[in-house]
Amino acid sequence: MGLFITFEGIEGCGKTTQIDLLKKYFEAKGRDVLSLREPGGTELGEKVRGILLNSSSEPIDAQAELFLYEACRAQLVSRIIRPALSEGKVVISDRFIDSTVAYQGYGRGLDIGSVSLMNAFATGGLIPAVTFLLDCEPEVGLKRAWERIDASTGPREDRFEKENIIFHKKVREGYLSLSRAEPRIRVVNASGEIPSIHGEICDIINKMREFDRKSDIK
Ligand code: Z5A
Repeated sequence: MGLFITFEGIEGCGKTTQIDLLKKYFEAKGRDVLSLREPGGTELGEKVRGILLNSSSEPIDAQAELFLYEACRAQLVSRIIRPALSEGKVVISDRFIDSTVAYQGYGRGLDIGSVSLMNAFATGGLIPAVTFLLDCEPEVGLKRAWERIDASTGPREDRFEKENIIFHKKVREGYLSLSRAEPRIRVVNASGEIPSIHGEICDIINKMREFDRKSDIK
């Protein structure tokens, strides 16, 4: 069986940067690594991603938004994540179930219990072995995210960045509250330097005996 790791946090907290570094870290240890992003990772998921993230689309109802994220996730879990895990791969996902609780639950105000049930239904109960919550002030993350968006030549995926600061603060509080309830969620301060954040993540992985057994990481 492989190893399933997820990264979570507000916009611009540095997930993509840290996932790239962690992927290289595992590969240097001889592991086969698959890195993915949500929404996305399948043909269906990438199409729906365009609907969800491009602000030129018509306004999306909160419940409709929830179903779209869960549809992407169901496709990704059954077609990509479960097969990769059964081949023994390390699967690292940029966002997963906790994003839906934080954004659609705490951010949009949908009932948390219903969101959790939808997550369980879409994933068939798949839970990551560990989740890194990269935590920083929304002002810090949004500044980084806008710089990245402005520098990008691809489609302008800025629907969430345009939400007001109160929304982003609610999402952050949602994540922190989840981390207090779920021991698998490890909070990492994302305001520091990129190499030191990477070092902290590797330390957490290496200290987990479960990982030592599964992945021969020394
Ligand atoms: N969403 C949802 O509502 N419900 C769900 O169930 C799911 C998602 C699954 C996905 O957007 C959106 O969907 C997301 C939530 C919602 N909201 N938004 N937007 P996305 O995947 O396009 O965006 P994102 O997940 O927020 O990623 P991001 O903005 O690309 O941020 P990131 O991956 O966390 O950060 P990064 O790309 O690694 O870094 C951003 C910039 O900061 C970049 O220039 C880096 O070089 C720089 N950086 C990174 N780390 C540092 C440090 N430590 N110091 C200084 N600069 C840094």
